[in-house]
Amino acid sequence: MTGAACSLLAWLNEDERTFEIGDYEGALPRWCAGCGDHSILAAAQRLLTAEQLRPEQTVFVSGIGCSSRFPHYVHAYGFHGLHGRALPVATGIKLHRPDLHVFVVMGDGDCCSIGAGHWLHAVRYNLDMVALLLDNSVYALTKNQTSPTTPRGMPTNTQPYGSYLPALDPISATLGITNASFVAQTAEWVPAHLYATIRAAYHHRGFAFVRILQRCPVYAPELFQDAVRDRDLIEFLVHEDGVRVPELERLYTHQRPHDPRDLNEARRLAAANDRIRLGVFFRDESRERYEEVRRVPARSAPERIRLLEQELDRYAV
Ligand SMILES: Cc1ncc(C[n+]2csc(CCOP(=O)(O)OP(=O)(O)O)c2C)c(N)n1
Ligand code: SF4
Repeated sequence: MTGAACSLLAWLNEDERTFEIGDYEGALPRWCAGCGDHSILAAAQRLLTAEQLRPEQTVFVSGIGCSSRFPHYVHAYGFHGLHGRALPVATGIKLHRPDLHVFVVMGDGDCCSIGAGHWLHAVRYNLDMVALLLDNSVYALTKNQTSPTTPRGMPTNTQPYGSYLPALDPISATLGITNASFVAQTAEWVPAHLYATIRAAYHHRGFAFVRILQRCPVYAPELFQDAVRDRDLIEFLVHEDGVRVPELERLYTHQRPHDPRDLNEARRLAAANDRIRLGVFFRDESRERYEEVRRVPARSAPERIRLLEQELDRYAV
């Protein structure tokens, strides 16, 4: 047997395949140099490699935005859809293909503005998937408009005298949604923590919401720079059931033990704005998942078609 035939056979026998990080590389990223999205892509590809997720069993779903170009850059299935609509698309995929590993990538405009209604319900449905909010606090693809997470006073093209309103806090907001089961925050400039958080989210059974603080050097060059330069501005929430990165404990002074089952404390910590907190705020795997509680009678395909036609006939005029 030739070498090519051997490798084809190995490929067909799925269990024999092993994947290197290059196997998850898609198109060459078109993000700007210095964009935080590069680091997030690297962390995601590292996770896929570590978990040996088969590309054909993995799907990245996004909306529209710089961040939403993500699926093009991962060699797996991808759906680059409509602005704000990543979550309903991902919900449909997960309900009909529960065997797939579903990752959702959204910008802050995508998730917290036009897609906010979907965000709320996706958290409540608690389907087993990972939702990444790449939060650069501006609408970047459309060249610098105020988003819900823009800090008060930060000028943009739409509010050149500075954003008028206090910024929406995605962590506090998610912690307030009924049936939330995993809520975490990380930052793309701390790659070890970013990776550990995405990994914890992947291993969570339920809807894992991760807000990633993301630098956009083009439209928000100063945002997060203080925290990048001054480690004292950051506090890690550490716990065995959350995220713990021992090598960071030597570099960052502020390490706060926090039991992610304590929702009241999670809300208190999220609301306090003395430091930027990174870690798992809340995690509860006992929360109900929609795929477990919904009841769908088992029916054959012809039977389903017959029922559908019967239903449509009701509207015949
Ligand atoms: C329904 C709809 N409304 C508006 C737009 C225009 N639009 C495209 S991307 C975008 C905002 C992108 O910002 P964000 O979601 O924060 O992602 P980023 O580019 O910052 O990664 C907007 C308003 C659109 N494509 N579709
Ligand atoms: S405009 Fe900002 S968010 Fe978009 S690719 Fe460039 S650096 Fe990244």
